[in-house]
Amino acid sequence: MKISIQKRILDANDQAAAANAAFFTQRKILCLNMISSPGSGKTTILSRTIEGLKDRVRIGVIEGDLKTDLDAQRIRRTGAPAIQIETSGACHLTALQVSAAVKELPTDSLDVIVIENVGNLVCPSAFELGESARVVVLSTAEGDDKPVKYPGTFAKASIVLINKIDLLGHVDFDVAKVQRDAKVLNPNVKIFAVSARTGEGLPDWYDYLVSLRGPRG
Ligand SMILES: Nc1nc2c(ncn2[C@@H]2O[C@H](COP(=O)(O)OP(=O)(O)O)[C@@H](O)[C@H]2O)c(=O)[nH]1
Ligand SMILES: [Mg+2]
Repeated sequence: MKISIQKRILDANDQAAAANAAFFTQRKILCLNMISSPGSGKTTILSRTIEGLKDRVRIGVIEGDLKTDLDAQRIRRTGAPAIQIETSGACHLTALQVSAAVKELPTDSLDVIVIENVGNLVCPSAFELGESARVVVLSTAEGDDKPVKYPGTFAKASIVLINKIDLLGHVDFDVAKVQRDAKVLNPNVKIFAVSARTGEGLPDWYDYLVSLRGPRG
């Protein structure tokens, strides 16, 4: 019984995700689903990315949190539009929540929509949102065992951002091991080692994001 209810929830979500994907394709919008533990630096990376790409790509953001619109406020301070979804306890966003939020965004004037999912490495993985690609952020303070401990999440990531490399030397974190383990789970994964604090490594990430978007149409 429990399994069949879960399956129906996932089926309904997949239908809404397919509709979102069709909308993004039709509008030529690149949609990224950003997943990580709380505090890995998603909002900081996003704020810097918006500022770093402001002359090249127009980015809108959908924020998912259990409570508060603090992250949407942080994004709006960059000048980018941001819609906050409060999940009231749910540990992931759903495709229906995303389609409602997308309607609030000025999609005619956007090239990229980034969805910052609820912070955890488990639940968001099971719910497609209609994204073009998934980005998993792993910060050096979390330990280098996360790809092997959360293989489902990393296997579905097209991009891994290793954040807080400014802390290497203060924490036990082997960047090469994470690169190896992530590639075992997805041989095609693109990995960038960055610091959203110092800016190190971010230009390569920016260029890759622009290449995913393709020329402005
Ligand atoms: N040292 C360091 N701290 C960072 C970096 N990126 C983010 N932080 C800090 O990590 C904390 C969590 O960042 P936040 O962007 O809110 O993470 P989120 O929960 O994944 O959105 C904040 O105190 C940030 O200032 C980084 O590259 N290096
Ligand atoms: Mg955040």
